[in-house]
Amino acid sequence: MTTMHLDTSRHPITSDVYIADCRQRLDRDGALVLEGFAPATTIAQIVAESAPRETDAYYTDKTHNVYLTPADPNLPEDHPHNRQVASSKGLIADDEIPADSALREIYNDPDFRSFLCGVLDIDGIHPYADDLSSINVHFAAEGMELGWHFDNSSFAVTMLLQAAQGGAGFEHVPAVRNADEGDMAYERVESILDGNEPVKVLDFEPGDLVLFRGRDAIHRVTPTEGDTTRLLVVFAFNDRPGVALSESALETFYGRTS
Ligand SMILES: O=C(O)CCC(=O)C(=O)O
Ligand SMILES: [Fe+2]
Repeated sequence: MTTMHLDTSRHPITSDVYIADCRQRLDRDGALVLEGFAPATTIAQIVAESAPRETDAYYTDKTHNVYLTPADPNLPEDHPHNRQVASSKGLIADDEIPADSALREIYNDPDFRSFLCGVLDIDGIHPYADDLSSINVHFAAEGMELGWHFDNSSFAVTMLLQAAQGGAGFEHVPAVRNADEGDMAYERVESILDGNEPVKVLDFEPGDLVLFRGRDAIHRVTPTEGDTTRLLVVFAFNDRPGVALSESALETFYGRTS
């Protein structure tokens, strides 16, 4: 039985036909939006428990490159490897999500996980082995943004919890590179950072599930406008068990390692 926190009449996640259809849409568009995946009552409950944590969130004012890796001193500062972008949004980590949260019920739901395996065409789906990375809630108050980047994990599963009044647009360019082949796509990255390439804007509302291949698709979220903070949950998984972020990556993303 699937958790009551997912609308299975709208999204029959155990149906092979539905799974195949979602996989096709993801492969065709590089991203998939499933509208109303979680019911409004569930979203209201999650917002009520998350919104008061906004001031506890971890914010960093450090800049980063699009690969989320350290700068390479052997390359010029304006090389696409070294160009810096800003991410000012805050987050709370997995160990700050209550044990009885609907977010955990969704994350741990076996039917949800098999659905993701089918749609993403992977054999297994596993939580992070560290205490911080699996479920994260992001906060972007007015003026805060998430700069252009490629994700560390091969795919991303997110759900908007609370929309901003304006701004906060999710922009992406699918399949810019093949990270498994070590492709850095410097030329395209440069032209995207310079604003010389069209980008796709993905529209989604609170309760919609969003899937995209974030390791190969460059993406960003533009600054929030207006005084409603954008709230979003990231459900992070791996296709192998036992994967943990390195201590230095944990320090970068969470400002702590446990
Ligand atoms: O906020 C979003 O919509 C995307 C989040 C994201 O790209 C990330 O957490 O890496
Ligand atoms: Fe991302």
